[in-house]
Amino acid sequence: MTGGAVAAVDLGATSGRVMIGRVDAAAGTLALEQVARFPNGGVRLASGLHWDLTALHAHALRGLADAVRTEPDIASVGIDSWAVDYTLLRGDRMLGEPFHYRDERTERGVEAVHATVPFIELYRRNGLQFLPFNTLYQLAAEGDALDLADALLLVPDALAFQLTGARVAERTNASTTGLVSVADGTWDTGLMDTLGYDRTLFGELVDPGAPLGALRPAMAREVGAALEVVAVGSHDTASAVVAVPMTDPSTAAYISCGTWGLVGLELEHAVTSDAAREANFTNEGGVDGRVRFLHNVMGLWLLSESVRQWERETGQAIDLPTLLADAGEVPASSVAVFDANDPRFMAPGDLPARIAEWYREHDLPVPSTRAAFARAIVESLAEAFADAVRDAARLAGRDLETIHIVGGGSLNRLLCQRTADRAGLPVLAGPVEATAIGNVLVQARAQGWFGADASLEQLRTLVASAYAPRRFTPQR
Ligand code: LFR
Repeated sequence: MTGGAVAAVDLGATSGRVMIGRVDAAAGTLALEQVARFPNGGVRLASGLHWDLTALHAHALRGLADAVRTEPDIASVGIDSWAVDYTLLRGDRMLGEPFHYRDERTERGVEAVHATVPFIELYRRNGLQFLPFNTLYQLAAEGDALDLADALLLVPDALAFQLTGARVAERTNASTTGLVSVADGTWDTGLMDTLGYDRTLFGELVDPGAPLGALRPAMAREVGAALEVVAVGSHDTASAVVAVPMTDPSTAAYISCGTWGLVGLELEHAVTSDAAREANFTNEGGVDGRVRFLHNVMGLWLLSESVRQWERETGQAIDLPTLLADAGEVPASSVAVFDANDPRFMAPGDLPARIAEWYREHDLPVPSTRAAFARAIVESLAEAFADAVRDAARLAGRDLETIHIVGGGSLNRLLCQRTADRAGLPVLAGPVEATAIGNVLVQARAQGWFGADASLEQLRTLVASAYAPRRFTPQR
């Protein structure tokens, strides 16, 4: 058999969805059908900002039931989400909803971890850029919950556990915890011991493509079929990179642009030089043991959180396409670029006020209209993207010819064009649903539809023909 249908549960920071992916490798066809979409976001509880994992689980179950009704022959299910966040378990019980990576508690954890293991040493061991919410910092802020727990599962693994009972740690996402060795991709038990994290909390590492088991009988009854769950690149960015239609990864950079802009290269080997550490580049685990050498840029969060604030202030909905069209009319030369990566922009709340504060501190004019604000955000993101592409090329010793932009940001034409202009390289935009496509393709390969040992390049050839990218040529 060279084809069939699978289901992808794809959870983003602002929404989740269940998609059916239909693949025929021999015929060269690939199509996605969205069967469910549901909102996601932080929930404030007495203990801080959390995710509502229980609600996500309920939505996933309902979405899978819709998928089975639409397509009774679904061969498997794959789950992906954002990285680093986790739930603690005692037996089968969840010890509370996972903390959100934008919760402020992580600051305490950073100090505690660095007092024991300095960042230079951490980078040597795990190859990760400094992000204050990396799992190993969050764990240092947990307190006694850690003593009660007997297992820790990252968000997609936690959902797979609810569905099947499997307690595993998918390797691409595990690489974002800071507790996996960059040298060999296994748990760094020495580091766990040093930081006082019980090594038995962490599940067996599995690779994308590994079978995780069938739905528990009670779940199968709700869904209407005993679907098989298969591990995919469960870190959403790992799945997105699978679906970047690069013909030659040695001359292409990618930007997976959604809430975050993940900007970097796919490498065969990690780069953990002093220069890479100083530029804050990460070496996350990719599918097939490849390295996602990239930097986190703040991403469309800057725009969506600003829009949320304006909507809160006025009580009126803002139409994003209209705002972006107006932003396109504002001359680029009339707005100053701000540092999109300034950590003050990380927390939820009044972002326009914080951007204005940044301008005032730097003696630069504050944009005077919402359209000008939106233009400044787009210009500042494009500049940060271009900088990160240049850094990645320099640090990895690559000559780049193209930049691929995938994810929601690939629909933002102004952002794609300005990134091309500022980087001086053509941008190839799309597919918008890269994460779900990567999820689907890793399952399709595990089903054997591509033949044994199909490479990522073979999967990407199919992406490029099913979703021809839109080209943006640099204008200056
Ligand atoms: C993107 C992403 C990034 C990760 C951030 C937090 O959705 O997964 O790769 O750094 O979210 O988990």
